[in-house]
This record gives sequence, structure tokens and C-alpha cells, in this order.
Amino acid sequence: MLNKAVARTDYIMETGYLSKELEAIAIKVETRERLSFEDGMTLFRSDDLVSIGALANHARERINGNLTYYNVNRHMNYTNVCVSDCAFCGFYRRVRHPEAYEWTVAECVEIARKAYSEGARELHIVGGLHPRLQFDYYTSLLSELKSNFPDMRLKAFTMVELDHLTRTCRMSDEEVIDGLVEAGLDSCPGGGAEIFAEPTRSRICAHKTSAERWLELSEKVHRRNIHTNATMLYGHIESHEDRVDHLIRLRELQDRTGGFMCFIPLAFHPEGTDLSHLPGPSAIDSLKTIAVSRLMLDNIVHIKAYWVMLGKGLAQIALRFGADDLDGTINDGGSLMESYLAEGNDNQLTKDGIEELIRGAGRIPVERDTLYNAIEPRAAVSPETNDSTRRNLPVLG
Ligand code: V47
Repeated sequence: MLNKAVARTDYIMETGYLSKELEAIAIKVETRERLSFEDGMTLFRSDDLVSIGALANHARERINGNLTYYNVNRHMNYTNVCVSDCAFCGFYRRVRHPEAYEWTVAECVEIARKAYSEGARELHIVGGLHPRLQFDYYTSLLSELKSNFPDMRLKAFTMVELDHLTRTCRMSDEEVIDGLVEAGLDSCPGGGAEIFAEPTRSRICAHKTSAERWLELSEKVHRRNIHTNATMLYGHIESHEDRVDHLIRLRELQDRTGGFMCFIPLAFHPEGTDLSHLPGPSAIDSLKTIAVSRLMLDNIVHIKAYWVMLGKGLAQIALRFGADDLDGTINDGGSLMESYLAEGNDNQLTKDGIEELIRGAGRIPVERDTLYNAIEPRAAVSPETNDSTRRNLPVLG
């Protein structure tokens, strides 16, 4: 039997059922009223995954229509040396470890050359917190890549790497950001956010940049007119309160700057980490987290289902649970990805392969650039969808 909220929210009619605890939230979603902390908690506590998915799908289609974005990109992890010692990370090595590596700028250019010849137009460049690399390594890396491949977009360095540079190179935030932008930085990836809430953050990454600092640097980068992404690492020791707190802190910053392009919930992979005794998130938890993210983050246009971590099948289903982006074709480029690859996954998809996944979910694939411009004009974003959301975003600067 259909209940009252169903009658008022015909988008839920698809499911024919809406559990009682979600009625008020369904009405808020329909009337575009912002969800509260308590709403976020109610969603995470609810077992009615199908209705949560339907609500998130409704919000997703209102923002992004039937489109699903991907890009042709390559990850490049220039070093695995890291001083941060994060408990969830299976990638980092200490300086003198036999498996420690750091690539020269020339080696990175050669990797980029191969990627470019295979069609990549975005490099996702991140590495460990190396104690000895100097600022000119980072600027030469960007400027050499830019001068060799002017139309390759450089999405490089998380807020944690930026923070590390200010400390090891004794430079101000502005000097670091300006120096990188002048060298060719186009945007920044969303890593390093992990979970903002204490004491959880200190338990999983005691020596890492604090939440406040991660947010402060994001704001400064946005004010420099550079877009960034945001992530949340879930499925380890964090609580539902921690997750909702994380989403709300991002939403508040986005209200001020409008600088986040995309939010990526990252499913924890315990293997090879200090937290290997944990099971990692279930498929249900992953779908729910993606859906709740879509519903809470009413001011971030894109939600990414990162297929590398989720696995291709779950990422495809996520396109019906709020996600509108699958990341990219990717392809090797360092061992960070190996440390969190979903079971049975490889680290590469062809353009045809990723488009097939998207079509298989009943969505229209759109190859995009770093800033979500459609690469083929035929796939231009429909005015009814993105424009209405973008209108609500404050202008950067
Ligand atoms: O910050 C590390 C996470 C992040 C593990 O901006 C792990 O478009 C799961 O941020 N299990 C790096 N996750 C990756 C990242 C990212 C990925 C794809 C796209 C974008 C983007 C950003 O990976 C780290 C950390 O949160 N991570 N170890 C692990 N064992």
C-alpha cells in the first residue's frame, strides 16, 4: 500500500514503497530542502536501501539527467616514499625501504608521453610525503609536462601534499599555490580528506594534515580559481556520525567557494594495511554511502563511483544510486592503485569498455575533460540539469 509521502513524491512510485522513517526526507528531497545532520543519520541507519537509492537517483537525475561522465586519464604516482604512516595505507614505504621509489621528472615525462599517445588528456598526479623532494621538483614536473603536452590537463597534488610542501620547503600557502599554478597546475585531486572527525582521524592517520588544515587549503586553492575534488574514506573504524559530519563540513565549504567539482566516496581496502583485520565495507554499505552523499551534498554537482575501488559491477549499479561519474580509463602509473584495487579488477578500462558499463546501466556516456566540459559537443549537458544546479553555486574568486 502506498503511504502519504509516496502520494506526494511520485518519483518514489517506481519502488511502490517508502519506509516510514524516510517520509519526511523524501518530501525534503522533492521540495529541495537541505537535509540536516539528523536526516543524514536517519539515512545511514535505515535498511531501506531501495528507497534511499530511489531518492538519490531522483536527485541525481535532476542534477545530471541521464548522463554519466568519464575521462581518458592516467594516474601517475611519482613516489611511494611517505613520512605519514597512515594505518589505512598499503602504498607507502619508508625512505630506505628496498621497494621505495621516486621518479625523475624525465621518467614522468616519458610515462606521460606514452599516455598521451594512447589518448590520455588528464594526468592524475599524487605521491607520498617525501621528506627530501624540493619545491623545484614539483614545479619542474608540472612545467615539463605542460611544455611537452600543452593540452594535457594536470590534476595534481592533494591538500596534504600542499601542506607538506609549505612545511618542508618553508613557504607560505600562497607561495606554494601560486608557484604550482604558474608551473601548470590545472586542478587538484580530492585525496587526503579521509575522515575529518576526531578522534577517528587521529586513530587512522595521526601524523596527517588536520581536517581544519585540509579544508583551509582547499578554500585557498578555490580562491585562486582552481577547482579541486573531495573524498571520504569509509568502511574502516569510522561511525555514521563521522560520515555525516564529513559531508556537512564539505557542504559548508562548498557554500562559501563553489570550488569542489566532484565528491568521491572511497571504499576502504584493508589488505596489506595496518587495519587488515577489518572486513572493509559491504556492497550495501557502499551503495548507501554513495546515495547519502548525493542527497546530503546538494551543492556539489558530481558524485563519482570510483570503479577501481568499487569494482566494475558495483560502480555500474552506483549509477542508479546517485553517482554520475565513473572516473576514467586510468591505466597503471604507480603502485598506489594496486594497493586498493577491488578484488578481481584490473587497473584499466578501454574507452569502449567504460562506455559499455555506462550504457549497461541505462545511462548516456559523456567523455569529459577535467572540468566536466563534454569533449564531444553532441553530448553537451542538458540545460534542464546541470545549469539549474550550477546557478546555485557561488562564483569563484
Ligand atoms: O587519500 C589509501 C585512499 C586516496 C586506501 O580526485 C585508500 O578524482 C581505500 O584520492 N583503501 C587517494 N582507499 C585516491 C584519491 C582519488 C582517487 C580517484 C579519484 C580522485 C579524484 C581521487 O585513496 C587517499 C586515501 O583516502 N586510500 N589507501 C585503501 N587501502
